[in-house]
Amino acid sequence: MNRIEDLQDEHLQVNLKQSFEENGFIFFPHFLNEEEITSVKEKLADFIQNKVPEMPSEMVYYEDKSAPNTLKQLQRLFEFDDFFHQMMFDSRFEKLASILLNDKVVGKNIQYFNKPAKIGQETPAHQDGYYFMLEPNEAVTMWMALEDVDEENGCVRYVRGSHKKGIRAHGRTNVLGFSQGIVDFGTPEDLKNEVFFPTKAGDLLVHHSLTIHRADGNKSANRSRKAMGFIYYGEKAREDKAAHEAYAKKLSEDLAKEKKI
Ligand SMILES: O=C(O)CCC(=O)C(=O)O
Repeated sequence: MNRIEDLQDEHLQVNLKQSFEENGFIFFPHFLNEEEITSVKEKLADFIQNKVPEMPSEMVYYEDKSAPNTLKQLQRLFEFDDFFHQMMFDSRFEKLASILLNDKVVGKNIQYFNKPAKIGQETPAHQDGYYFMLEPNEAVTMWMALEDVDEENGCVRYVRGSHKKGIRAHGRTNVLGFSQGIVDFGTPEDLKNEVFFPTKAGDLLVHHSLTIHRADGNKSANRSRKAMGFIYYGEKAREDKAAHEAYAKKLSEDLAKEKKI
C-alpha cells in the first residue's frame, strides 16, 4: 500500500497532472492490487464489527438507524485505527494528492461508504469545496471502489471541466452524509459534459474540490456498493474554521433532531 516508487516517474506525474487540470478528475485503475484490497476489506469488516459500536454517533450514518445492516457511511477512520492512519499519511494516496495539487497536502478524512441494495440513495450533485470552505479552494477527494460498481449499484459521475467555473448555489437535501446539493443541477451543459465510471475493486477516482459530481443510488436487488473516500487539502488552502464548525454543529443538531444520527 505504501509502494510510492511508481508514482515518482516524471512522465506519469506530468500526465496525471495534465489530465487532472484539464478535466477536474482522474481515473487510476488498479491503484491497489488484489492482495492490498483484500486486506483493506478484511480490516474494514473487523473495524465495523469491533470499533464502530464505540464511535461517536455523528461519525456513523445508517440508511435506517434501527437496522445495523444499513450502515452507509463512517468518518475519520484514521482516528480509530493505525491501519487507516497508515493509509492516509505518508502513503501512496498522500503522494498522489500532492502530485495533483502540486503542493504539500494535509490529510483530513478517510471515509467508508456503502449503499445497501434497493435502499442506497443517490448522492446529489455537489461540489466538495462548498462543504470544505477553503481559500484558495484547493483540495482533492479520492474515491476507491472496494468491489465492482456500475450503473446498477451506483457509479460516480463527474461533470468534466466544472472545476474551472466556480461554486454553484447549494441547498439542503434529505440525503444523510451529503446534506447539500446544487440547486439548479441538470442544465444541458451539465449533462453534456457528464461522464460516469464503472469501477472494479482497487480502482481509484480522484476529483478536485470544485468538480461537480454525483452518484447513482443502488437499484440492484442484492448487491452492496462499498467504497472508501480520502480527503486531502492543499497546504496553502486556508479553512474558514469558524464557519465550518458552525455548519458542522448545526448539521449534527438538525440530524439528531430528525433522529437520523
Ligand atoms: O460514494 C458516493 O456516492 C459519492 C462520494 C462523493 O460524492 C464524495 O466522496 O465526495
